[in-house]
Amino acid sequence: MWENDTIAAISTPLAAGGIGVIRISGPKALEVGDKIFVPISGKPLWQHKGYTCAFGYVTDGAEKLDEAVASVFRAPKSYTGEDVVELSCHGGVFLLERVLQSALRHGAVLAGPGEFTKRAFVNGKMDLTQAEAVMDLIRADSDNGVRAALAGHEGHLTQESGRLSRQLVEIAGHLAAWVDYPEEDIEDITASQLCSQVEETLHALQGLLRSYGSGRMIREGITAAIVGRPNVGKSTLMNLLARYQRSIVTDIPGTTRDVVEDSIRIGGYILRLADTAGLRETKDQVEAMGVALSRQRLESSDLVLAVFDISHGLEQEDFDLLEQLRGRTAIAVCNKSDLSQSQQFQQQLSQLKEYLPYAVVMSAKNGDGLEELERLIPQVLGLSRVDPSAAMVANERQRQCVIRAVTALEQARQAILDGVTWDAVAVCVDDAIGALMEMDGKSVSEEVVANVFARFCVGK
Ligand SMILES: Nc1nc2c(ncn2[C@@H]2O[C@H](COP(=O)(O)OP(=O)(O)O)[C@@H](O)[C@H]2O)c(=O)[nH]1
Ligand SMILES: [Mg+2]
Repeated sequence: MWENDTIAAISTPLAAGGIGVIRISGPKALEVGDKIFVPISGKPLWQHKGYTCAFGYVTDGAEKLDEAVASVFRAPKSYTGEDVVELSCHGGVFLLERVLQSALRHGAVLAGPGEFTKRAFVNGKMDLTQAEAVMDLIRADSDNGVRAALAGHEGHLTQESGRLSRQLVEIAGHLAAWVDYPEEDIEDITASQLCSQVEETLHALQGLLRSYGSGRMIREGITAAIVGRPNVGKSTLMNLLARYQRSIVTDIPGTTRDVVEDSIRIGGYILRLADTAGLRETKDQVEAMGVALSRQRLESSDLVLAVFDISHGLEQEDFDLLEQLRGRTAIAVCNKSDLSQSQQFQQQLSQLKEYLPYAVVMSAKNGDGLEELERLIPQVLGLSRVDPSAAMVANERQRQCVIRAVTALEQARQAILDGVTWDAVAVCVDDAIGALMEMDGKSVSEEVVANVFARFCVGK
């Protein structure tokens, strides 16, 4: 098995940098290190304690390659739980490749994607959800994204799933006792008490499932589509939010024909904005394709910013859009507040609010109302109430496990209510326990583990 191999990889990005790190992990890490690294002090790495460093040079056996610092970590106190040597060299791509080749020639094998973290998981340094959070940390691009990923890595989900598993194991214990010793009064728990215990765990799991949507938006960003009739100021709003001239603005209707995208940071979140072609019937073939794309974006976004021109008043196309937005998370952006309002608009505003409860009156041209809009965005999505460091389901794999646990517990509850024999209830509870153990990797197939780490980069 690979556990006996000593693996090596470049752990820093493949680009020129101040330093570049070659990580070597496994039973022969120190031996390989000593073959390719010559310490100035003359004290070989195998004589070093964990958490110590040595200065020296790296060689390919014949020739000096670079000056470097070698850091020594001793099993089990290392990232992987194995002996680890990290060589911090100068960060040249060609140079690092040569140092890596030297390590490979001297007894290491090339690490697979995520193999360091996989070993950390296999050696019990972290569970599977914590390992997955490593990837989320690397990818995080907002304050709250980092908070959520770090919470996952520190084991907030692990603790919650552990707590729920213990509750279920206790229930399973009662059930097993009843099944095995039916005539003895083991403990006076009634069916209704048992049912409420199952329900308690069930509710907690359903809460976890509900947190998935907000967790995804926190980690991956909120997708938002700017939609509306031509010329209402969508591209101007895009530019205001992006704080530079991202999208072309003209007074010619139908200027924006493609979807123009940009990611911006607001209040600790990432907003993935899409400025779209104005929604209208058109004979222009190119514009019509743009309109079709607008509609797709409108359907698939977390949030819709529906722009209206209040100097113009609402037209039939605006009402058609409002109709489409029923039940969607959307904000009405009542734009061009710097111009005088059309006569009908005051009265139309109350009509508009019947469709969309959230509205901001603003000017995309001079920025009035921007703060109000930025404040409203996390609020309408319910994100202001979400603690990014709470236990959250972080990906589809974890979500499927929780769904399985929820389904099993719903069946367990139904079985209790139906007065089915206890062993049938026990099967359902066991299934829920199994699903949670799969989520945190306590009991999981090789295939699932391989899938998880296939998403990683080499060197992590
Ligand atoms: N006075 C005023 N004009 C605006 C405002 N927002 C956009 N415009 C103008 O409206 C026209 C159309 O703007 P644009 O952003 O291209 O609209 P789009 O077709 O919805 O993308 C341009 O001439 C803009 O300068 C605003 O808040 N106030
Ligand atoms: Mg436009």
